[in-house]
Amino acid sequence: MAITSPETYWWKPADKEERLWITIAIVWCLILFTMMPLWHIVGGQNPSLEPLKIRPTDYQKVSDAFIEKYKIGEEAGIPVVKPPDGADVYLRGQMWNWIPILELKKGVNYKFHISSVDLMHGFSLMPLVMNFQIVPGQDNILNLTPTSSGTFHIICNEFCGINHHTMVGKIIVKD
Ligand SMILES: [Cu+2]
Repeated sequence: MAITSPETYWWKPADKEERLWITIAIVWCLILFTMMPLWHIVGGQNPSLEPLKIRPTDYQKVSDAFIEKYKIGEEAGIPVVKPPDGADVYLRGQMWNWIPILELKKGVNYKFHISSVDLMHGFSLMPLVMNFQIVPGQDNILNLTPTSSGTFHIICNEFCGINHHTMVGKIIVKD
C-alpha cells in the first residue's frame, strides 16, 4: 500500500468573500493606526499635565503647609481643606491615604499638584475614570475645573501594599 498525501487546498486562490473580508480588515487596521496619532492632536483629551521634579520630603513640607493654611476640619483623622478660588492645590498620595480631603467650588479653576511621598500610587478619580500615575519625585500639575457638584472619590489603582484597597480619598465639589 503506497502512502498518499491528503488533498490540500492552499494553492487554490482565495475566493471572493474571503478577499473582501481581508480587505475590510486591512482598511480598518489602517484607519485605527492613523487615528492613534491623529486623536492625540485633534481629540482634545490630553491632560494639562506638566510634570516637575520635587523631592518627596519637600513635597511633604509643601503639602503640609497647604493643609495647615486652609484646613477647615477633619474627617476620620484626615484633614479637610478648602482652598480659595484659583489656588494651588496639593494632593498627597501616601500609604494608604490621599491627603487631604478637598472641598472645591464648581466652575472654579484650580492648579492641582499631585505627588507621592513614598512609592508609586495611581490616582483614579471616580466616577469620571480619570487616571494618572503618581510617582514620588514628580509633581504632576493638572489644571482642573470641576464642572459638576457632588462627592468624588479617588481610588488608588496601583498596588501599593497590604492596605492598598483602603486607599480612598475624597473631593467634595459645592455649587
Ligand atoms: Cu496607593
